[in-house]
Amino acid sequence: MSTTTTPPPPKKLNHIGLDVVSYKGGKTTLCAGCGHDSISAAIIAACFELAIEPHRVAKLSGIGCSSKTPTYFLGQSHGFNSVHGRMPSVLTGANLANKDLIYLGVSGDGDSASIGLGQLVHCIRRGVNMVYITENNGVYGLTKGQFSATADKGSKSKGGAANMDSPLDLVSMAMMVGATFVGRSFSGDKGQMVPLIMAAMRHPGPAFIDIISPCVAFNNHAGSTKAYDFVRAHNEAVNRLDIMEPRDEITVEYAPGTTEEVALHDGSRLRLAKLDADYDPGDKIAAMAYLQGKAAQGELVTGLIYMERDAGDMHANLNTVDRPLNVMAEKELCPGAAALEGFNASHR
Ligand SMILES: Cc1ncc(C[n+]2csc(CCOP(=O)(O)OP(=O)(O)O)c2C)c(N)n1
Ligand code: SF4
Ligand SMILES: [Mg+2]
Repeated sequence: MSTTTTPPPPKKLNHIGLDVVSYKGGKTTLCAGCGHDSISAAIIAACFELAIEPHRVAKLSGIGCSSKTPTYFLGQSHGFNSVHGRMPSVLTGANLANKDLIYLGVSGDGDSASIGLGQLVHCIRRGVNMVYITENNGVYGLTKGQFSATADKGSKSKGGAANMDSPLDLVSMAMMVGATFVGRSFSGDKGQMVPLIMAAMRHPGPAFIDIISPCVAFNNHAGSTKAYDFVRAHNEAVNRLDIMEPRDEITVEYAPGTTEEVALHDGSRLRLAKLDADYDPGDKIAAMAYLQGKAAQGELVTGLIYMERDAGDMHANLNTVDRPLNVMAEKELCPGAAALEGFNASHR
């Protein structure tokens, strides 16, 4: 008697020959249903689709459930888990030493909007080339549900107490302090998150993405504005987007008359399918007014909200040398006492 077994389907490989497993990390220890796990899955999918070599990514975080997540994706990438709220300065330093890596900062609303607010603001205004994601649940999940600085006024805690402080809108703030790519999404919307993260990774400047990510343990009840039900009911997407790499293998079709194509610096092209005829992500002042108007109506704008086409970064601003510092020998890094003396003399 002969038995036949169906061979397993071939693994899907990206154009550098890696399967999606190469972009995964350790097993999650977060609560089942936590929005942060969905964001990890979107990061994995984005890096797989972009065919990024895992060793070219440096993932950095602070402290919190959100800041634990880099353990659960990109297990072959560089990683640094910093002190609470201090990740932006560690990321800035790493970027200064080696500008050839892709810097991915992953943080929480407590880590970024409460204790780390000053760090985040200065990192953005310095133009550090990075993708900075806040996994925003409006609470300190790890320390059991205290309100964070992004909790909306009147929003209720699990115990029923109302938050009386005004919230910080990280998207408006990021635009105001100089982020050149600003987006917002929702952890339950993988179709929107993946292209947004891909485009942010291709953007040559400070890219900031705020992702509303419900905390099922402490902030997913009636009265919370970061709950699954609330966000689903109040979400307004300004655009549908997809990113097209300049390679033959990837083709995308769009309905005529509904797309806008944006050329990115590395030659890839970002396509936006506009839902609102008046919405232009290249107009910062209009984007800010649009955000404020929608917020006043209780609506949450998601999508690519603002992008500067000719963005530069900190290295261009500082006119740093072309080669990363970490490949230079001591002789190049330390030109000697005479050179230092000459430099000091030029400032007297
Ligand atoms: C200097 C310092 N202060 C306070 C804490 C306690 N602490 C740990 S995580 C956290 C808040 C985390 O909130 P968030 O960044 O929103 O992450 P989430 O757990 O909600 O994902 C706090 C206050 C700490 N670890 N270090
Ligand atoms: S406490 Fe909240 S943020 Fe932390 S893992 Fe659980 S659901 Fe996620
Ligand atoms: Mg939080």
